[in-house]
Amino acid sequence: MKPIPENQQQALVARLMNACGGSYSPETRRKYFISGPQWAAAYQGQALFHAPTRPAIGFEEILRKYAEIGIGYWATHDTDVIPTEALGKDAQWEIVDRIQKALGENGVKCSMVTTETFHHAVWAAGPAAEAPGVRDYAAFRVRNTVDIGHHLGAGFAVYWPGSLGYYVQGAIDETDSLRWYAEAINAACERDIEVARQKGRPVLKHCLEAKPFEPQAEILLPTSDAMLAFIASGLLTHPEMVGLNPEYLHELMWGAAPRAALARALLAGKLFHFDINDGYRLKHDVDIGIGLVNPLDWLKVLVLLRSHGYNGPFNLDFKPPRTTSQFGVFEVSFPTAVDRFITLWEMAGEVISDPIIKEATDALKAGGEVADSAGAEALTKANRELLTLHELIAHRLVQILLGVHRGRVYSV
Ligand code: 3MF
Ligand code: MG
Ligand code: MG
Repeated sequence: MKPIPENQQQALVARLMNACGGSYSPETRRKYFISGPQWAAAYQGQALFHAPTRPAIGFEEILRKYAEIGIGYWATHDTDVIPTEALGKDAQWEIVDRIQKALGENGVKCSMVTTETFHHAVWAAGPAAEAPGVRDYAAFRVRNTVDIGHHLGAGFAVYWPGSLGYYVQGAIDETDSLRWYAEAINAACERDIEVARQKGRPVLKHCLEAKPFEPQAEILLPTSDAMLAFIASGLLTHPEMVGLNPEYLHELMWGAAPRAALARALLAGKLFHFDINDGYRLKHDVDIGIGLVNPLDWLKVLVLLRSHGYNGPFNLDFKPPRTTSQFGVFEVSFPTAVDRFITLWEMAGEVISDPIIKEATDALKAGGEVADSAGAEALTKANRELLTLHELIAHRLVQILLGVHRGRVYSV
């Protein structure tokens, strides 16, 4: 192939995207509770040690693009859209009104708001720092985010605490930091109750998001399970308002099985919100688009969530790769992430109604025929052949992922 002139490259990408097929209409995409974060679309491709590769882009354009794609919900950090110095001031409300107008014009809803408690230098020692002034400021910030959330009609508030100021072990007392962190969550919940009452709206669902490591050193609440223990610790004044926003990759990063982590959250009734993306075990937070690394695991995750009637948001917390252009972000990155999610979700429905998986599962649950009070040997023998079904089910899941169950075969 000859080198492709710059002015023909977008057309090439668009033509090949079209040739890929398998995309859904914006109307279909809007039927799913999929949210697009402001920060994901605005991510300029900068990484530790690496310069940005894309120009800046504001919320007006992002909302227009999300609407065109069919992403019906939007989420934002306070400082993604409001300069830190304007927070809580009149200038903030002017921006919030502009956001409201842009949401209305594009038919996009604000589903979630979140407070940035990690990027600004004020958080150098975390939002639960020793200095009372920093903690008061954190309380102001989360309360202010609650106000913005109610104003924009959000149903969820998320808290990713960043690193909680934990560079050096022994320099802080972890129990102090956790108490102080709880105070900020309590301030948000108390403000929420007040505003919800004034506005006649339901209170927000407050969701804690864990990440095991990065960008700094040790993390006080590294996993969703740690967050569950924190919610149940007695430190929160309104534990019933607080649940989880697990992120698929954050669980994978510490070596967990995301599906098992989600199962524990479901059992606790705390799976409120879910950040969807992909990546690699025991590495940094690469935030690759859903299904590009672990599509089979994703299928299994969605089977679990569909089986248990999860109906919260699926938040596209991924980062379009540094190699993707601004054009590519909205022509390739977001639509394909949404479409892979929809395909996997619908496939999960196929798994649930698949007669082979169903019969195999029923047989496993029925167990082998055995006399009452049989001992270990007899029980082992009675179930021996049935247990092969575990592998058969795993094979069937792969077949469904690959479309083999619909008769796709390879002749050799
Ligand atoms: C970091 C994250 C965060 C959180 C966000 C939500 C920037 O790895 O995943 O995204 O999701 O702060 O509150
Ligand atoms: Mg996240
Ligand atoms: Mg992340």
